[in-house]
Amino acid sequence: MNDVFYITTPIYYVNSHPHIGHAYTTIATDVLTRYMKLFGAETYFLTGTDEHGQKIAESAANSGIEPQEFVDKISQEFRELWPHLHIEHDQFIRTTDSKHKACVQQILQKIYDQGEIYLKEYEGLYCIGCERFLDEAELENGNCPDHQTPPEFYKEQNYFFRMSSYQEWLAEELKQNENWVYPGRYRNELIQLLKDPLQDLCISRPKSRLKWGIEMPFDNNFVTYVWFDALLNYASALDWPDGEKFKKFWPHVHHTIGKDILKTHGIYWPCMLKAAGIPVFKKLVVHGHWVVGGSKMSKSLGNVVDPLTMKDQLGVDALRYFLLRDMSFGEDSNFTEELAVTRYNGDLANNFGNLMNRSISMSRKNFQGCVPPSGKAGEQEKELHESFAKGVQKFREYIVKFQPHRALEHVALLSSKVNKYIDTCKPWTLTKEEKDRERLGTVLYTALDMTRIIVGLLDPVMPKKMCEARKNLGLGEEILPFSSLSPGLLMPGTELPKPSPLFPKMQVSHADEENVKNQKQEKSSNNSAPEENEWIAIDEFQKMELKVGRIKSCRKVEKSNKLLCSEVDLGETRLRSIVSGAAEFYTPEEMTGRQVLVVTNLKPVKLMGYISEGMILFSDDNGKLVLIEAPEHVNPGVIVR
Ligand code: ME8
Repeated sequence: MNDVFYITTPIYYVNSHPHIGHAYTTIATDVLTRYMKLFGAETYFLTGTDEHGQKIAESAANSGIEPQEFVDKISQEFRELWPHLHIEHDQFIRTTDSKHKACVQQILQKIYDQGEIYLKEYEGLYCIGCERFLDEAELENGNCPDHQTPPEFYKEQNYFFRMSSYQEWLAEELKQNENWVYPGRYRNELIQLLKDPLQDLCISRPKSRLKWGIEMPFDNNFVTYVWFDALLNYASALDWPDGEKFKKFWPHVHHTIGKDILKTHGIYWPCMLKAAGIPVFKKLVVHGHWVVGGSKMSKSLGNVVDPLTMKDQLGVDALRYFLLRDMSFGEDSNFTEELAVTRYNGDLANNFGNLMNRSISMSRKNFQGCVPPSGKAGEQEKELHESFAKGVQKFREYIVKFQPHRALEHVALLSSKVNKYIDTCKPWTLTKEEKDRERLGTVLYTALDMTRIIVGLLDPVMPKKMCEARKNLGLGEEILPFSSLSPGLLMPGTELPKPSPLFPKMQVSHADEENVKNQKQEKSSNNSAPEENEWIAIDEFQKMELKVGRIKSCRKVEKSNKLLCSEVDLGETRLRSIVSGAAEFYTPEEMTGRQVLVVTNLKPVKLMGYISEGMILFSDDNGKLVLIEAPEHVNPGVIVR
């Protein structure tokens, strides 16, 4: 790996508001940059907005305001969004910045002076959505395949860049350099595209048709074409040709892009760089698209996902985690709130959150609120240490290969291993006798120490949550250096403050209740005995506290067709409030007065604004819920064994 690392996002068009796709690219770039920093590189992270061109001029006209006012407004939306998503870029560039405009003109003049830009009469089919002329062969039923709209026919004089003369060079570069484009499938796509003759690129628009652009330095009747303007942002941001940043970070460039702009970045951009005498970027990192409900996101389908709404539902860091964990880098991926909540509950609440809570709670309780001393490591500890030592290296390899989904999958696996280790060692059985104390210390120390390593690995994905996690482990706020992510470096005796719950379990929203119910029905219709690896040990069952309860009153949960909220007498000094999904099967009146079975040691959760402090048990009779009742004469609060 280079020790200097320049990483960019596309600069986004300001004709529409930021959506989850823009958020994904920018979060992925932020995460990769943070990892490179963690691995010791000096990094520079650029993002920004693309503000010229026909579609932006049209959007401004439709809003009834001047283009400059319009682009100022939407560019600001992007700029203000990023900190809300914990994105820490080094620079935000706008193509309307005067420094950028001057750089574009300088490069155009240079290529023009070399005789590689010429004027000719041209006719062709122009897609405003793509802001480029399309070849006939690219059309699907006469429409642009990406925008599903017919292109417009234009016949006009324009300036052209002799891109065709770079065809052989580019084909050879792609052939020689296997790692230039990741994943390799996109490299193959580019190689395929170059099998057809490369056309010269039309790089201007007559001012009679479009004024909103950068003027051609050698002919003020024309403005430059959006892509020639936009792509150069990557160099102008670093003050090409002799700025300090340019000298330091070019050509250690990694461009992160979506697959929609592969052709412009994989073909136009290297040819432009070659013509301008600028060394070509190091790597093009291409990801797939988020689709929503199986369809491409579009305003007309009304399925555009707003990243801020998702952030409010899931929390920023959990949203970042979900996006990186669930999209196999390079492939398309489906986005639903249900998938996000399921991932959250599975990986963060039940797996990692649970590991953290129980190792800290047990240590605090048994070792005066501190990290216990570790006794001699046995076979189980040695095995775990080895998994972690290898796991951290594997994790790094995945990140360096731009496979964050695999890296995070690997961390989830490591976290499960530690949970399993705790389940096997059963530290709760070692708390009674003095002879077990050393072993208890070893198990809890190992669990805490492995948790610390996981926190270090997850920091770039969830920076705020992992900062809280470090505080929970008594480690302070500083990021853990990568070199410290090996077993045995947690200090015994470190004070463990009362932990803040990092990832409380989350409920699937109202809209998703139906799906969850369907999934549950599928599960309940499975009549076979559990597989061997699904058995649980008696002590796991004994962790659950079951009691008889009497429902004193019950009411419907507002705005829900499925939920009831009961006040339940469990023989305690106060009644408990418990929410159940039984409104389709029982009225509040039918529930009131029943003697039921209640799980009483579930962590309280909030469901549609109501606190639920336990679970009333029902049998699931082909999807119909039937209360499991206790005999009348048993008193509320009696334990069920
Ligand atoms: O193309 N899933 O800007 P743009 C994932 N200005 N990522 C998505 C996505 C989706 N459904 N939709 C968009 C432009 N993206 C030009 C770029 S660069 C010199 C000029 C992301 O606003 C993805 O990164 O249309 C895609 O490449 C980019 O947004 C396109 O943003």
